[in-house]
Amino acid sequence: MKHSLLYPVNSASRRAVSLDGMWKFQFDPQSTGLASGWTKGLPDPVSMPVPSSFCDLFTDKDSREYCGDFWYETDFFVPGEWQGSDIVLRFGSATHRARVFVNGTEVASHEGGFLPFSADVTDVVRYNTRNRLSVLLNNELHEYTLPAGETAVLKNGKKVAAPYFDFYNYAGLQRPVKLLCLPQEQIVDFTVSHRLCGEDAEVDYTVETNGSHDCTVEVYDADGRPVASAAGRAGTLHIAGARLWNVHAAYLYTFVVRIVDGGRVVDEYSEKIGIRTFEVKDGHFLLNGKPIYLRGFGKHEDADLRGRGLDLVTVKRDFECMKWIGANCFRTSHYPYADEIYQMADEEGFLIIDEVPAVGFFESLMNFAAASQGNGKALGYFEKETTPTLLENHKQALTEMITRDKNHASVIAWSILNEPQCTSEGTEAYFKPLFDLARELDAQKRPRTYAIIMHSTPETSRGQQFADFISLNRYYGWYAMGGNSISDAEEAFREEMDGWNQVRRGRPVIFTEYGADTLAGEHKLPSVMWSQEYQNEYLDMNHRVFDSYDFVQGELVWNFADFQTTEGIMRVNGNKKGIFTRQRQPKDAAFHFRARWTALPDDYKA
Ligand code: CKU
Repeated sequence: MKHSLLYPVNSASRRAVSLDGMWKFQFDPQSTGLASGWTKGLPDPVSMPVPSSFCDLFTDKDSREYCGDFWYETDFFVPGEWQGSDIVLRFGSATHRARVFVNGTEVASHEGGFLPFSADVTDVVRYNTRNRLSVLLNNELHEYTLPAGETAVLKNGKKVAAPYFDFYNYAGLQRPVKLLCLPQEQIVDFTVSHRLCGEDAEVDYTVETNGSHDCTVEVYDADGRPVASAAGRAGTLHIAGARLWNVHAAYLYTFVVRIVDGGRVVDEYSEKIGIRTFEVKDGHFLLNGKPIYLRGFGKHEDADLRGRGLDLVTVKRDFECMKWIGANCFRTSHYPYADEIYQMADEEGFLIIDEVPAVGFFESLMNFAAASQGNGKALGYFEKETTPTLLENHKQALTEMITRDKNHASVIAWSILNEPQCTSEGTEAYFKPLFDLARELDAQKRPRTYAIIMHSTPETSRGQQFADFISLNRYYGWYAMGGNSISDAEEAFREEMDGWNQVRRGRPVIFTEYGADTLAGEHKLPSVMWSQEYQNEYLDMNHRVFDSYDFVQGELVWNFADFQTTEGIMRVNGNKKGIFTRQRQPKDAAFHFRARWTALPDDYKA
């Protein structure tokens, strides 16, 4: 049976119990744990909070940098009254891959560290008593995994992650884990898409279940009043005088799906949905038919101590900072984020470009830097022996992301790759099935894009023709022609933009990255690179260029906040391109953006 990616809820027919808390944890550097019976209990565990990355909680470097197999263990109680139902474990994610055991029996495995999966444990749990849950994780990187990298072995035998990407390889159970009790006949999925008809809206829906009984759907407004209902697994709901979901003015309806057997409710699931349309038309983005200029950030799930662990305090602060600064959009660079972040974006009225963890498809020692200068170690990435495996992993992650996120009003576009090596021969054969798959899976037919690296130019990029809008990552004035050469950078930048205008075929162009590393306390008059003054000069130059091309329809600066990376000569304890510090306090540039973004009308360049 297809595993459901629906968010866990409590309802008349469903129970969801959090398993978050302090678990047991142990490294397994020789990968002998399974054979040694560790599913019967870890021999020498330490305590470990869930959700969190494990890395930054340790005080010794070997533990922080640990790469290989590692185990989490807890136990959970299954109430006797749940007998006769399906018992399911749901992991928000397990980075980067996991095998799950209950009472010693393997119940699930999953590849990929940024999307949910579940395990049906009905046949292995014991009722009215505690059950042991053991999870064997692994955080190694390979050229065929998402994200991509290598696993090096030091002379002392220790493995270390060598990412082909510029963020720390955080790992662990980084998102909530839940125990679910579901009816045997259950709702597996539902899909909505919207049409506006004057003052009214039509919502096309489908429902997928694992049984044969009838379904009903009901829609309630924000005050709990019923506004539409229908029967059947597919149909159209007519919502008179619909209140639309909009930027910074989200209106959410409650969508309730039921499986019914005569008068009996077999299963009930509900979720909040926003009614809105989004499309690319005549060089513009149209939200509910009106032009919208995108402004905001590339982000990371990244914070002190927690690493990539879901932390609602940080999530809340991030949205407050984004509202304060006048942003309306962010990209989930470089992986799908926790469910809870999309729910908040739905509620706060933020637009999301949802990105699959296809990052690092550009092989080189210092990937992001070498790649931006066009001198990466190898040129082609899609002509390798491992490419078919990479493509399979990529299709799986894309399918899971779209299945999970397709009903969110906040999600307006799919980002199918970040900065791949896209100038070599294998590019088209690799890209096409992925772009086709995204179109096929998404009932809303959201636009598809991918972030194009600096040295893939209008003349050399062999992937750009697949994108419904063009997303550029550009660092004129930072990685190229920085500091005293910034005037040359501006000229070169304009030249490239003229080139994109030739090949864009009416499509809008946005910047999914531009930015300059800046140390929060550093000031210098006149400016030098890394000073706050230079970050502002750099931004002035970039914005001058953006403002002079009407086809530029969005600007997502890199990055919302400073974030952790692998250590090295290019990074000072992490990437410092944040507009906010890692503690979410403003750098000078934050005021620069606040002045600009709060002044730009929503339909700037309409
Ligand atoms: C960012 C060549 C540009 C790569 N881009 C990717 C992103 O993950 C990095 O953090 C650049 C940077 O700051 O270098």
